[in-house]
Amino acid sequence: MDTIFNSKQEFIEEYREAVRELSGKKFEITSDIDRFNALAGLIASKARSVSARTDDRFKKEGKKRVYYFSIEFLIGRLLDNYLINFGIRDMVDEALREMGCNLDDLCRMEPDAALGNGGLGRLAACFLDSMAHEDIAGYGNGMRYRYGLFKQEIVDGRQVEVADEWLSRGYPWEVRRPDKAVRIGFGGHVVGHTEGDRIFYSVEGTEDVLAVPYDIPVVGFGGKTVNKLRVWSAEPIDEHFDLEAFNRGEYAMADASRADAEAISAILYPNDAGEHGRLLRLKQEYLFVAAGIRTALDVFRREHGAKWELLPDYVAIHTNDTHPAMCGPELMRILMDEEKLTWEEAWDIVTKTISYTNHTILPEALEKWPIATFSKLLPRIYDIIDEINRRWRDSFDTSQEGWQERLRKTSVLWDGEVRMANLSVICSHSVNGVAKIHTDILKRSVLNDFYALTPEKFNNKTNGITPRRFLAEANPSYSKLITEAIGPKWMDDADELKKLVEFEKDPSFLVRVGDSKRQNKVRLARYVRRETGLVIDPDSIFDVQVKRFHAYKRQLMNIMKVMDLYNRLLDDSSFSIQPTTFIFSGKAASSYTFAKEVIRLINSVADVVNNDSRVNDLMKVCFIPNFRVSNAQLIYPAAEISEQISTAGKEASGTSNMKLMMNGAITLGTMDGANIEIAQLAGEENEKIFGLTTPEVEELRASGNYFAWDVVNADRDRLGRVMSELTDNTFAGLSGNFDSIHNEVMSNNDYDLVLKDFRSYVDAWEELTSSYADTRDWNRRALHNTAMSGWFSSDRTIREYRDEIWHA
Ligand code: OX2
Repeated sequence: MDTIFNSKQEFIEEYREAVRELSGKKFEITSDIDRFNALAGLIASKARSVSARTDDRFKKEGKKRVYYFSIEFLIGRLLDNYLINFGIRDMVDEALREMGCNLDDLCRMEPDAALGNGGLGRLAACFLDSMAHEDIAGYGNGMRYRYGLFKQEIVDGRQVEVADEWLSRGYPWEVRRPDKAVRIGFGGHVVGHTEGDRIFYSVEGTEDVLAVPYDIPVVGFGGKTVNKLRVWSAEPIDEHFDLEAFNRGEYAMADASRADAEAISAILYPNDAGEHGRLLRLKQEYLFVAAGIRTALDVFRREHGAKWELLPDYVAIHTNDTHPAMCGPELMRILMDEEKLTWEEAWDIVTKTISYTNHTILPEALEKWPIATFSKLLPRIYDIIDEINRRWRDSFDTSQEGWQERLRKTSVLWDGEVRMANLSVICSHSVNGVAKIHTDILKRSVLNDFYALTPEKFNNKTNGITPRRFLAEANPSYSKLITEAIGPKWMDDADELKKLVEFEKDPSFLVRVGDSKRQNKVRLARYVRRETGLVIDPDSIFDVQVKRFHAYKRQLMNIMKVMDLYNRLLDDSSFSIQPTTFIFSGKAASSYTFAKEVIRLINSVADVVNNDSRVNDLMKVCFIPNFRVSNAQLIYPAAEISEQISTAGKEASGTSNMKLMMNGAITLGTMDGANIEIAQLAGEENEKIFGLTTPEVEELRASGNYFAWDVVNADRDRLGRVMSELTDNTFAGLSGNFDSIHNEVMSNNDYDLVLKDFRSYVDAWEELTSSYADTRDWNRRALHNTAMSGWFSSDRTIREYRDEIWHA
């Protein structure tokens, strides 16, 4: 472990100086925010020197550079994480205590950078951590949104969205690099110039903005490698400030061009796997793509000259979902229009350089843009896409049966739209899904026509999570216990966790596993009380579903289970359950009415149940507002049941399932996404699997013989009653009934199979929770889950990307 301070004393001196420089005051009278800013600033500057050394080393080694393009990086707070990764957390903790302040308090001062929605953005952040850990020259390329994902408040049970002003107190990790700014053109028209026997194109009459990069260091565990995350901000080209307008008192007008340009990086679109189509979003996509490609090519040219045919040997461009799909056409544009390569030369380079990860099969999440909008905003990029499409069409063997149908499905331009997923596949040498079943579904159905043509492109990379953040940092008591048992190597190599299997036979160790869980439950209960006023019992089971709200994730089925248990407890004096706290947390896209109604339903059920003394010893319902990386780190360690209950075939992978498993929660889940691999690794006897499988879902749909009303009528007493309670005022006290949920489920014939899976789900829950009484075996299963979770380290995932896709 390389170290950035030689001693505690050295740290204290440098830190005192940093605080004084920043605040102009003596340490003793500074505020926590000053102290945080100075500490993060100090660590950031150390990180930047290591980063410069890392870069020199990579240059010397002639390393291939990997650019990870993602419109989201959900990085969360960095201070604690970087202290751990530099190996100085305990030293700093001690030093601060000597100085009369507290590290945890300072860590809480850091804004929780929410430049992402959910799984996709957090995956990108875990990958940054793992690329640095694996000593890969890997760089994030994304957007610097002025407002991150909205802050969620709950009013009368409803989600209310509030702007996330995460930059308002400064952000000590970033460095603005105006010298690396890139001019980005929108609109205009394409002009051809003849040179000899060739025509070159340029775009004239564009409206330009400046993409200005901000660099954030990415500290790898061990402190040897520090990479960079580069995020782009949009700004006006010159100061187009209209002094005359200002003097007339038209202040907004005077600064209009600034506002227009800055709008591009103003907000993160709050959609997770869903609705899109806004012009501003298309501008965001092009801006971070064009600017990022410029960075990659500048670095390459500096190191290797303009030998573009070598680009695939030294540069890998990875596109995280379809948002960076314009990497292909943009790289073509530069290689042809600026570097004067022929189409064939450029195309060969592009397709050897770019790779693509698909994250969802939901049709509504596959990006499409109207051709009219697209070609007007990006005329040259559109022309190149048109040519890619023409050549794709020409490559079809029209003597083969079914070629028209295959063309229809794989075409980039179709029905007046640009289909970004097809563009991504065609421009890439590798296409991967994010869990085994997801990749199989891509091959078998969603991208089947591509698979038939180029099976060698397709591969699986099951997602992963970083054990540094989600175990070492989030769960100190458990980490300490683990380290005592098997030593500290698991942070470097999560496979080491397997050694915990030995301890499953040690009763006193299992007691300590339980003690640590209880500590984490107490910690979460305190947080919940502070945030919501609700008192929850750390001796009850903590049953946790935390993730974005989406119909297919079926939070509705979970709360219907709670309603059913509540009904039965009131009706049947012989019925009882293990005392349980049902914990929910997550946001819904602001325009997603159904998902927001489910949030309101959960809060409304909570309002009734939590105020009913007849059941309060046995159940509480807890909705934790404003789910984000920082409170997620309190929730995962406290969880005992991990609810992973999506309709089979719908969740590409899921990653909260892995975080919860690593923290010793038992999965109650369907055979969907990575749950399948979790069950295989940990053994089905250590999880609880229920519900229809993917083939069963497909069969049921294909049969045309499924009628939601029949299911409800066959189970009038329980399911029927729960459905009625959506509209009969039982839970209307807070802010009304839930007719729209009822109608949505019934009029779509139970599209997400909530009714179909309801009984097997409640039965599975009862079986699982009845085994809780055997504390020792429960703790053994918890420990077994942790022991087998090492494979889900994002280090493993990243090594697979490195070896099989990037060849870096
Ligand atoms: C999510 C998927 O829904 C989730 O299953 C997966 O674990 C995660 O990506 C990371 O791969 N937006 N978010 C996702 O897909 C899209 C599109």
